[in-house]
Amino acid sequence: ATCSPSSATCKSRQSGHFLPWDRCQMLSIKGTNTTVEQEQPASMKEKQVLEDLETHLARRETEALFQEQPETGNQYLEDTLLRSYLKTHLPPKVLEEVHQDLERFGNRLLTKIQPLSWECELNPPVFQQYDAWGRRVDHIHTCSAWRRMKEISAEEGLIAEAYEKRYSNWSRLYQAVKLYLFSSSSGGFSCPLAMTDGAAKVIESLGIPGPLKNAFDRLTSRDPEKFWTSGQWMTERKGGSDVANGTETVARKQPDGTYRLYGFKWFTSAADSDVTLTLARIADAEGQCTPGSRGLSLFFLRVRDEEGKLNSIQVQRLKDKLGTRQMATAELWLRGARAELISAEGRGVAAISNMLNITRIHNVIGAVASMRRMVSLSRDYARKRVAFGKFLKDHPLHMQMIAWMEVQVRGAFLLLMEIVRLLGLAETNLASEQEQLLLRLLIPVAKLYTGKQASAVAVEAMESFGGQGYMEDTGLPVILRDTLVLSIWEGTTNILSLDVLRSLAKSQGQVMAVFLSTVQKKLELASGTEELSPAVQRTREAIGSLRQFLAAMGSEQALTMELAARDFSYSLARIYTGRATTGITEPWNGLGALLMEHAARPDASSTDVCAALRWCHQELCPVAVESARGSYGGGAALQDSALVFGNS
Ligand code: UCC
Repeated sequence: ATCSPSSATCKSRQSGHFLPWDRCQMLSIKGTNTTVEQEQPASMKEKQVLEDLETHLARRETEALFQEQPETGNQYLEDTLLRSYLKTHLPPKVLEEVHQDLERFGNRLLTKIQPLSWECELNPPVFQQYDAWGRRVDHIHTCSAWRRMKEISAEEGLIAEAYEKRYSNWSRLYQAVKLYLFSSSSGGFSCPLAMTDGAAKVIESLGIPGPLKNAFDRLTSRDPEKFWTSGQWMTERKGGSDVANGTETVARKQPDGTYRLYGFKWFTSAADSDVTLTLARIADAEGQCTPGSRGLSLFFLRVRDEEGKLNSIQVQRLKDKLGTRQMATAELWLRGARAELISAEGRGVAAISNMLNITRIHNVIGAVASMRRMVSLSRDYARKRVAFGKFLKDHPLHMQMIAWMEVQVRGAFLLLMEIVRLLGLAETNLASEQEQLLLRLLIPVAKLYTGKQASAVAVEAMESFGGQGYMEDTGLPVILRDTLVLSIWEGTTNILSLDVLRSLAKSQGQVMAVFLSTVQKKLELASGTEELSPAVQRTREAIGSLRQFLAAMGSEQALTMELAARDFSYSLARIYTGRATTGITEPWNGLGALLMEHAARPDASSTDVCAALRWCHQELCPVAVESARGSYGGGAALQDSALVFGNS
């Protein structure tokens, strides 16, 4: 068994794949030995073998590349789902302009922005508390790439687009698409952008009062010189989730009508931001404050003055986080920071919820972007990497996992598009009351569902690279770490599940009626599409189960609904994402389009149909299944406790 350069094994060797390369090398040595044995003495033979080995090792050492690197190209051009969505929904004139801009942006991301993103990861912010002479300076040093991201964000109108409303109700969706493309190449800058958007939204919803006009103009500016970013300081030591009881910061009114804030903020993301919104309790003349949610008011403040001096704020330290290390998260002492009251007294939580709903949508954007990036890389690697004599793409089990990820990202993407489409309508006064209710419900549903799925997809995708996925310098662990936070910040999965219940309670159940009638109506329309009939049938059954669950819950206690909140929210996410609509011949002015609707377009691909069918293979209504198992009764709660703490 000798190895000739023309053999199949050696061809593989030339293409640089590990296993055949190694095999070929060994065979080659053996072959040489056989020939040498007949002509040379034993010591010469050994020497020759050693020399051959060294030559081979040396050759291996000097090889520049052992494995093909997974890569992405122009993310916009490569994203067929995104492009088909835009083609289906945007008016032609808008599509034409948007397409050109997104193609250009996709190239800029690939060639200019992605390298900056890596620089941000390698140069995280550094906190300097004192200068060389012992003066307290509390300076947060950020790298030039991070500062460049801020300029790029302004140049690309990543916030401005939504507020200029050049494309009326489509502006919000267009902004979200740009943010989606930017997210995984932003070096963490998506975080301050989320809060900046949230702050602009709050100010806009207040009617842009005079004292906030300058701030609004800057937060929504396209001029890098003027552009400001905002923070969102909500978390204190006693409560990240329970803001109403955890907020201790006190606001004291000043003779000029402004306030001074005293307190300690435990997590402040993007602490290098220019301005922030924050909650505090206004003290009365006796220094007393109202406890709970009704005592909280919303304030706006500038973090530094024109000279860059902190506004009576001290930085205690930067947080040592698992991920999002590119971005400075700080602990801050407010020692009389000057601030403006911007909500009615005691309406702080309601006022900041405008911001929360925007940052939660950004969270969805981040989740979908992360999933898309991971799946793209995984797919590219499957085309390049050989194992067991064939490419990974030719291993059905491997492809099964990537296909599962693809279905997840497709569902999440369409859910995101649905939300920003509805938001665009609401912001241009084109949304019906029902659409507004649906939007209120879908934001927490999408945030909690995609945040969780993004982590699952990131972990699975990492595994698809084998050991390489675990290597820091591939950049893959960065994506995983930055994804894991998405189910925590902006409200954990449980808190968001309770927010889903809040939206039900606040609307006195109206929101559920809208949800169910929307799904039902669209299902009827879609049932004409033959290929989708199994998915339509499963969704119908799921809706039936959901209705039964809701009817049964009507007579149950609050505890039962609380225990069911997470599964209930998952059921809404799965049913809505898979729900069917046609809209084939209608103008696209009805309620949105998710997997089945997308698959029912006249020019839908077989991939679109397949994704819709696969989505509906999963349990669409887990809350009904668990309810039938008795998972939500008082007995189940006692069992949970016993399982966690043991039965004494
Ligand atoms: O994590 C943070 C920053 C990280 C960086 C951001 C980057 C994200 C994107 C990245 C992209 C890659 S800042 C911390 C985030 N913290 C939270 O999200 C807080 C989590 N906790 C909650 O959400 C709680 O549910 C609270 C704080 C809202 C609960 O407060 P209350 O006061 O106990 O709740 P109430 O009493 O039920 O609600 C008070 C009022 C009510 O209005 P009224 O009084 O008119 O009935 C509620 O209906 O607020 C209203 N409300 C809402 N309205 C409460 N939540 C909402 C909502 N989501 N939408 C509309």
